[in-house]
Parts: sequence; structure tokens; C-alpha cells
Amino acid sequence: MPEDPVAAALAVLDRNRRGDWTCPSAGIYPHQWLWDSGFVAIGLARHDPARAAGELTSLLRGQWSNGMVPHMVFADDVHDQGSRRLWGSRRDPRSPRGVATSCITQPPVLAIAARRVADHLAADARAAFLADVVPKLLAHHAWLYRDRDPRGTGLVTLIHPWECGLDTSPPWMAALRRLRPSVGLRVALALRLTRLVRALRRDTRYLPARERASNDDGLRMLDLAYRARRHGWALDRLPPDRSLQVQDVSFNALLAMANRDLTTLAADAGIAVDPALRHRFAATPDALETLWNDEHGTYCARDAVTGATLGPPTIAAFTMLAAGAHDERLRRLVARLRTDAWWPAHPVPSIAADAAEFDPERYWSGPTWVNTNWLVIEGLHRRGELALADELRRRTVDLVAEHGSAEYFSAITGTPLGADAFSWTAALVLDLATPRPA
Ligand code: 2M8
Repeated sequence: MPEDPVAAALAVLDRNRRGDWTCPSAGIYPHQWLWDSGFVAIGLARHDPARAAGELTSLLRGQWSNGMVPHMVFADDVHDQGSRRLWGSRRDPRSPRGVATSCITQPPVLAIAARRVADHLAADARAAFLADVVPKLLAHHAWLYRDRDPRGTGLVTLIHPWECGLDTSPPWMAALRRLRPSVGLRVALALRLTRLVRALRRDTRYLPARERASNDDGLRMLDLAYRARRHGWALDRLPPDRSLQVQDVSFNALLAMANRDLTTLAADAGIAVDPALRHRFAATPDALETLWNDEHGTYCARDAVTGATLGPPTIAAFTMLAAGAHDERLRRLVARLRTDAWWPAHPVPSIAADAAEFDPERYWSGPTWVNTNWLVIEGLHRRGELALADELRRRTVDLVAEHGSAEYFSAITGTPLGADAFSWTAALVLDLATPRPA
């Protein structure tokens, strides 16, 4: 008999609690991650709004002076020297004093989370929370547009697959494999230095290798991060032929959603949004439509240097249901969602089940994830597809009730995969457990 999903989810979040913040999963993910904390705050908003607010404010202790919010804030008491050495954030004068962080970002879900949290706080606490976080979130969004969209296209450019959150999704890995390898990487690949990679990797110490990125892709991702470090993590300093520069679908869709929520929060708090920033916000929805690809019949990421479409299509396209405005295209997306390839026994897989790259157990190359399901459900609500939204909601809650709060699941069999007791799975089930009023 499965446990009560709410009690089970709260137990996972208590187990992963580290004072003010929550790690994604003890052991494999001991630090704080940007969008994980956003999802945790969304889930906790109704149950424990003060803790949810603390989750966001604690993440913002890692914010850099230029406004960048890093994708990881390191736990003080976990050594993990390999990872800290890669980033070396403390050598960068823009990093916060006394807090070790990564030097790249992740999907900007914080304003989306902050709006939900604010809705559940009592008036005084809400005012104090907004006075604290709104200026920081405005600085975060201003950094995204200033540093990552220097040409004013309306779309932010990412420089590493770790920034998109769907790390090993096939379009990113294909682009990574096409990149001319550095001398060091060529030697490492030729000598198949897998022992070295395994020593540097934390994930395969805990999980079966077939559920994670290959060692070669792991090496390529590390090499790319070291290259970006040599150029101060700055988009405008990266050599175009030796870097990845991608206008990612889900990152920019989430940015459009977050811009809407941040605008509302700023108005509530009586904080003015710089007109130049408002102008940047306004450009993003139309710019997102330029990611539509007629040949694939969906939205695809784009190489920001060459303009090439990066296929195959992934779950990222469906996040446009919550961000897009092109009625006909969004109707086509909903129809596509109901096809067998995207709606197997346990919808919605991270890539189509009939794609050549589909691998049912490997990380972001096939399994279904609760955070992406949550985003699809949000989009279906926005489109008024209430029956489909509720069906996906029920199936997601049932999957977790039956198989536990795994990091991800096989969309074919429901088998739990990756880390267990995973925070965003638990948190978003807390949110999904209560059906939405129509
Ligand atoms: C995964 O990413 C980290 C690197 O950031 C990793 O592979 O170690 C991704 O699933 C990412 O989206 C997530 O935020 C992170 C922590 O759960 O793990």
C-alpha cells in the first residue's frame, strides 16, 4: 500500500534539509543548486512558506556582484575538492565573500518560485521578503540580458550544457561532440583515460553508469568548463569556434515566465523596473517564436554563432506551452504531446520515444522527470487544456507514489532511476497532490 504522497514528500525534504536550504539528494548532490531550490520553494510554498522563502534567500547568498546567480552554491562542510577547484570562484572578485559557488548559471525559475511563496506569506513577512528578493532578482535578470544577450536579440545565450538544466539532452551533446576538442581532451579521449574521469566524477560513484552521461561526454563537459574558465566565463570573450553558444528553448521560455512574475512582484513591492530592462523583457516572447522550426514542427534550440537548429526536439519544446503566444503552433504542440512517442505508459519522456537518440534509462536522454512534467502541466493550464493537465498531474503523482521520489523514471516501465529521495520530485508532488480549482 503506497504511503500518503504528501507525508512521503515532506519526509524527503526534511531528510535533505541543510539548515535554511535543501540539497537535491544526500550523497550525490550535497550542495545547493539554483533551479532545484526554486522547485523546492514552489513545493513548500503552501505547506511551509517561511521555509520556502528561506530556500530562495539562502540561494541568493551566492549571487555575484554583477547580478549573476550561480547554478551551485557549495555546502561549507562538504569537501568535494575536484568540483570546487574547477570553479575556483573565490579568485573572482565578483563572487560573494566567504561563499564558494560555481561560475555559470541555471534556468531562472526564482521569480516564478518567489511569486508562489509570496502568495502564501502573511502581509508583513511578504513585504519584507519582496523588499529583499525583488532587487536581487531584477539584478539577476539584468545580468542575463546584459552579459548573455549583448546584441539585444531577446534571447539569452548559454555557454555550457550544465546551464540548461537538461544537461545531457541530445541536441546539447551532439553540439558538444561536434566541437573541435582541445589538445588535452584529444589526448584524454585517445588514451581513454576513463579511470581518471571516474575519479573526478561523483555521480557514477553512487549510480549505475548506464543511467548517467558517458565518460567521454563527461570529459567533454569538463573540458568545456575549463575552456570557459580561461575566458573568465564571459560570453563576449569566448572564441566562437572553440565554445558552445546556444539559445536554449526551455531556459528562454522559463525566462519569459519569470519576467512576467518578476514584473508583478516588483509592482506589488512598489519597486520600479528600469525601462531599459522592461524593454528587454518585452522582446523575449517574439524572439522565442524565432526558435520555431517548420521542418521539425516544434521549437528547437539554436546555435547562436552559426544560426543552425540543434535537433532532435526535446521536452524543452513543451515548456513553450507556458511561455508562448502563437496559438496555432501551441495547438500543434498539444496535439504532438498526445502522440505515442511523447505519451508512453509514463508521460512525458525527455525526448521522443521514437527518436534515434532515445535511451530509456539514461539521464536527460529519455527518462521522464517530475520537474518537466510540472512545467508541461503549467502550460496545459495556461492553454485551458484542463483535462489533459489533470491527467498528467494524476499520472505524475501516481508514478511517485508507486516508485518513490526518484530523480527520474523510465517512461516505458516506470522504473525509478538516478538518485533516490530526490528533492524536486518530492517538492513538486507536494504541489501536484492538490488538484487545481478549474
Ligand atoms: C544535474 O546537474 C548537475 C550539474 O549541475 C550534475 O550532473 O551533477 C541536472 O539534472 C541539473 O538540472 C540539476 O539541477 C542538478 C542537481 O539536481 O543535477
